[in-house]
Amino acid sequence: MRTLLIFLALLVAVYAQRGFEGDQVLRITPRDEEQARLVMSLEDQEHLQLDIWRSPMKSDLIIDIHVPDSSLQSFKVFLEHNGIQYSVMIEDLQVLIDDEKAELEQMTMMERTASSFSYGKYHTLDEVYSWMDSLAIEYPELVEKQQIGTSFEGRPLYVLKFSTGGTGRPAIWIDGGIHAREWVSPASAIWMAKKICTDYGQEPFITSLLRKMDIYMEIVMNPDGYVYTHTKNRMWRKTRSTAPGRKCVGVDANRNFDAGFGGPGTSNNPCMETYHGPHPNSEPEVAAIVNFVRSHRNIKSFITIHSYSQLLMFPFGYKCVHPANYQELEALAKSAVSSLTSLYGTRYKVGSICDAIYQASGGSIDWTYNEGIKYSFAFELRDTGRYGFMLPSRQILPTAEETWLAMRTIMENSRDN
Ligand code: 0X9
Ligand code: ZN
Repeated sequence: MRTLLIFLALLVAVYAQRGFEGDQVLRITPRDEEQARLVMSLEDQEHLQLDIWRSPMKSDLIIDIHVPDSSLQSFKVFLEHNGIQYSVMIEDLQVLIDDEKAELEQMTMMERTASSFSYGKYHTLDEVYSWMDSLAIEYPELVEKQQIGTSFEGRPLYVLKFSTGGTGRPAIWIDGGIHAREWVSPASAIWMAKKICTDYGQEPFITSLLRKMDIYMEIVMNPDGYVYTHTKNRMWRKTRSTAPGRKCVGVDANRNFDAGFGGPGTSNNPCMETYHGPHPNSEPEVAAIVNFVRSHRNIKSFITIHSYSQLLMFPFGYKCVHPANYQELEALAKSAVSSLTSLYGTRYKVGSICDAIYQASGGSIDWTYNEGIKYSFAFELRDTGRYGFMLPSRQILPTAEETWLAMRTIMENSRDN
């Protein structure tokens, strides 16, 4: 009997999804840096299981924090005791997750019959990977799927290459899904991939761009994490790597690049969300990009897509020093963002990572910039916190459309320079 119970408990532990019933996301508005530091220091109290969604920035000290039901009472008491203001942004995280899941499972009639793909919905990794095959079949002259590596758990890492021929052409790199829970990032990249295909030969901008340049898109940079957000824990951020003697799973892939590795804005605690990993490029997902960029040698622009906060950033993040072409990058970012805003009025901020948000080391665009890719940018897509990582699927298409306008501005500029 006892062994049976233990067995059942284990079974539940293996198959159950992490639940978020009663969990809330709080928006904290500290009065000063002292209060912000106080709140942020609680992240180290592992038993509280606080999950920071948005860290304080230079421009405002707002902190968004996902608090599990079990620590909610004590956390609110702590805030009130210290006179720290907050509001409840998400009342019950599980409610949003349930809604999203129901939508994901409900296949439209169109999809069932015509094996077509809904661009305005979130998709599982299997769906994304078979969509890639369909796209390559539909546009054989333009799209090719290439494998650039294998994830920690053995999944293929795919890049879509958009090319009209030629060898050694200058190229643009776009990646999404480096952080697993930022679902709108791969969803937007998918829409953009389709947009490139349908616009080619029809629309002058993309047609002329693809006569000179190639575009590479890695839509899901961290497939293991992405699958984990679909099957076990919607709030997973890191990779899924393990190592002997390491207490927790996963590395923050955007702290694992060799630019100020292990410096400010990273953690050497494997249980933290910003764990930098044992050494630079320890994650196969990161090493795949590093090898790709090194062997390609002609990448003009490297663009990585995150969410959320509505920011367009450029180097540096590991140091608070402006890059040599700072003025040019700032002007380009401003013009990209003004184009983005023109569509639906969505407001973005621009700046170097360090100026716009916080010091963060080991990020991809700092490494690519130091490798000579002068147009290295990081997007943080919608929203500014109403839904955060749980952005409803009805916002996928408008997010992708507006981001594409900014993307165009950057691509056009890297083509002409
Ligand atoms: O902290 C991060 O990695 C990014 N914010 S997120 O909420 N999406 O996790 C900011 C990334 C800034 N870019 C680099 N440091 N390269
Ligand atoms: Zn991110």
